[in-house]
Amino acid sequence: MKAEHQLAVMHWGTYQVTTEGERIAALSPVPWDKNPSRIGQSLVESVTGNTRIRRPAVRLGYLQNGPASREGRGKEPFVEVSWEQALDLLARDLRSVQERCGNEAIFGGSYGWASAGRFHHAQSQLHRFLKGFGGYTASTNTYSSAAGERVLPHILGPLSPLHKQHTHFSVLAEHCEMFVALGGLPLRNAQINGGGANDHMLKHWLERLEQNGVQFVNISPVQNDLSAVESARWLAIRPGTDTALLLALCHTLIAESLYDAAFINSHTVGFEQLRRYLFGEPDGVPKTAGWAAGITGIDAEQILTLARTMAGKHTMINISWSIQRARQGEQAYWATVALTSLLGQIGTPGGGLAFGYACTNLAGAARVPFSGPRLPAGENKVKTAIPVARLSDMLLDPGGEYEFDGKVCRYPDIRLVYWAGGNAFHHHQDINRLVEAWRRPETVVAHEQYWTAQAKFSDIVLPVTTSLERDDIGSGSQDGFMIAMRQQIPALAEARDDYAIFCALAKRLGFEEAFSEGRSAADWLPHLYESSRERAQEDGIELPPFDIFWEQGKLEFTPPAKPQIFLADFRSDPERFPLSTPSGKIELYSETVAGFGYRECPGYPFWDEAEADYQQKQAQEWPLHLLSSQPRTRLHSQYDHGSVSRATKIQGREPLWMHPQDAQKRGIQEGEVVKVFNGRGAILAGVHISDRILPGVVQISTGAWYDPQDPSTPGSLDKHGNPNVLTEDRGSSRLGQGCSAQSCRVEIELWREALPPITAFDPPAFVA
Ligand SMILES: Nc1nc2c(c(=O)[nH]1)N[C@H]1C(S)=C(S)[C@@H](COP(=O)(O)OP(=O)(O)OC[C@H]3O[C@@H](n4cnc5c(=O)[nH]c(N)nc54)[C@H](O)[C@@H]3O)O[C@H]1N2
Ligand SMILES: Nc1nc2c(c(=O)[nH]1)N[C@H]1C(S)=C(S)[C@@H](COP(=O)(O)OP(=O)(O)OC[C@H]3O[C@@H](n4cnc5c(=O)[nH]c(N)nc54)[C@H](O)[C@@H]3O)O[C@H]1N2
Ligand SMILES: [Mo]
Repeated sequence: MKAEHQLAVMHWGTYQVTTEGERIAALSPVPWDKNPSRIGQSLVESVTGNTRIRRPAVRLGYLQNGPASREGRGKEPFVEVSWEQALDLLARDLRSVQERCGNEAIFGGSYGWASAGRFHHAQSQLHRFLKGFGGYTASTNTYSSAAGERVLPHILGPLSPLHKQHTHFSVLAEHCEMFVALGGLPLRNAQINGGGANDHMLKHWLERLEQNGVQFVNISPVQNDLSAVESARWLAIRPGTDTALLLALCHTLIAESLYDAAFINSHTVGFEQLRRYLFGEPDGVPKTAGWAAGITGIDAEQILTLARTMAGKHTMINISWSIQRARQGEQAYWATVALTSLLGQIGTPGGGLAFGYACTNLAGAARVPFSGPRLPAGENKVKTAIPVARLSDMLLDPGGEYEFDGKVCRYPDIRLVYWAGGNAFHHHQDINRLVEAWRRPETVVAHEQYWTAQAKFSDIVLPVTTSLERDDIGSGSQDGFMIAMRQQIPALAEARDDYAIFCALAKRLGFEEAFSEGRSAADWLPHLYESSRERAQEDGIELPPFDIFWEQGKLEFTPPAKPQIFLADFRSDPERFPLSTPSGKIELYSETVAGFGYRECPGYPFWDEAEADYQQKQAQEWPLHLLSSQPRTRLHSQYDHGSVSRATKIQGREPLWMHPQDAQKRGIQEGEVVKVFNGRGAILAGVHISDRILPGVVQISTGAWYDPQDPSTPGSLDKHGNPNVLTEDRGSSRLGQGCSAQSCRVEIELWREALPPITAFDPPAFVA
């Protein structure tokens, strides 16, 4: 029997689902999506495929010897066990760690995207469960933009609310004349929106802006980052040097008196300190166009012309998140704030600044802020939280001291790691170091849908449902829709909802009632829906009764009538609408940050010569800069085993872009497999040769499942192409302690040996 036209929401889009018996037959785009994502197609075979986890499983050594066997993680076979046995074991180990070491010894950060759906959101469920159990060590900020998230509150305001206030594309279409995009505006990244993307609108708007005569400038090492706009000018910049370019643009505006002194006076503090630095007073180095040319690889003449053109036009400057996911990433954001302050167009309809148009489908969308129902969070009694990307540091150095955003902190002593809805063996830097760190805790638990590397490196693995196998409410961040996500197919094999697992555990641990509040999953949906009614009203939305919503299947919220202009209130009256910074104004110089005493963050946007020297030394040994960007064919590592992702692999390996000169030098041809390596590790990748990338730079997508040739040998070759085997595991700086994956150097050579088979998508070995 075929059932049609039920809706399924994923982070990459909403689809009409066709089922055939207990299988998904098709996922078709919804008619209201202007540019649907192909990623959804990957679910058709995957959800019932070989890579699914079918039954609870425990690593053999853990079952036999418990924590003493931790060296066996990732090497040993698994034993499939009953739910009763798995849950009894896990409840015992949770209790044991709590009694011996306290709740701080449980790491529940569990970073990751999980699946769309407001109730079955894996992290929210895990965090609620662990709070009920007495608390856990958490993590703060994101891999996406931690450096930005930490620097912006000091100088402009917190990033997340700012992101939702971005000027609508409809306004830019009327008023903008020049759109400068640092890191480009790749359509591939706007496929995604946290919680759901109902209408992919970036392509539509970029075409409109281009038709209206907006000049686009793509400042990126990769021309394709703005391939959606044919007329875009490409300024090929060396990765990691945007701060130098931005400082030189600032210098030029001041030197040529092209800056808006009135705006600087009324809306900013710290101009004098910035000016002195730009003109070389503290260090004897004026930050001129000539100076920046040597660093960025962009002609001095072009830099000067760019500064002058920007000052003469309504100019929007957008900086992508990738640029701060690097060493000293904070400074590029600060320099963008400085440059756009000098241009004086912040808060105007056609100009100003932006952090991440195109990073997701969110910024620039004219939609109501209401983001749907939320699971009540509760209080975490443990106050310890690490910067999210310091995971390995924490596991390797219990009790160790580190600095973070003006504070001195200590790493907790973690005994049990609990993950649901993320994949550290995809997302964390320097995986060989992570493997070592991962063998420190006594117990590692994963709730997963698929046999990812993270699942294979765990002790207790619990199989969970996909969003097609449970009822939920779909509602993306500022997406404008709420969708009834009805269960489409039965749960595969023994998979259970994360919620059901936590209920069963909470029962064993004596707090089932507090955790479930007496509600089944089916009871929670109308409850959460009703609890969000008041928030909806604040945004002018009158929600119909739950039953009507569920029956209708879809609510669409009317977009706000008034087009939004980023920081327009602050521009109109900075006294009445101050920023949340200490001065209430934009801080070109921050006394707070200067007060931290960090050499690398002196209190104004700063080009760090010491870091530049370090990178220079790396470059002598490892001549190529490796960029690991977001994948077009999946969300991070999700559905790398699906048809859409696998269709683009080269001889089964992740594609890597390389300039013809770099390929020729190494005797490499299109479509060949290469070894990419540095002092931290080595991966295989399939080469695509293109002159749309700067010589000396290579680019690979993140998310190819880690596939060590020999998991028992430390530092083993990854056969498949996970760039995090190569990236460096150091914080962006002491200010943000963010992920710095983009600061990575490698060498490449042709792979001449027989190609090892890909085993990443195979389940582990099982024994009875
Ligand atoms: N080198 C490099 N590394 C990077 C980046 C980079 O640019 N370069 N980017 C970073 C960024 S920005 C991010 S956000 C991270 C992303 O890192 P992650 O968010 O950890 O990556 P995902 O692959 O989305 O992992 C989500 C996991 O959750 C599982 N899952 C899905 N639904 C459910 C569910 O309902 N329940 C449970 N229990 N599990 C579920 C999926 O199967 C998948 O394994 O990566 C970071 N890493
Ligand atoms: N399809 C898809 N879309 C996604 C995701 C996904 O996994 N798949 N992940 C989502 C998530 S979680 C996030 S956080 C966002 C991330 O959004 P971003 O961080 O902006 O995405 P990236 O693809 O890492 O980088 C965008 C481009 O920046 C360029 N770039 C890199 N380094 C530099 C530099 O130093 N200078 C300049 N000027 N350019 C540079 C690269 O060429 C790259 O193509 O994407 C989201 N969108
Ligand atoms: Mo992200």
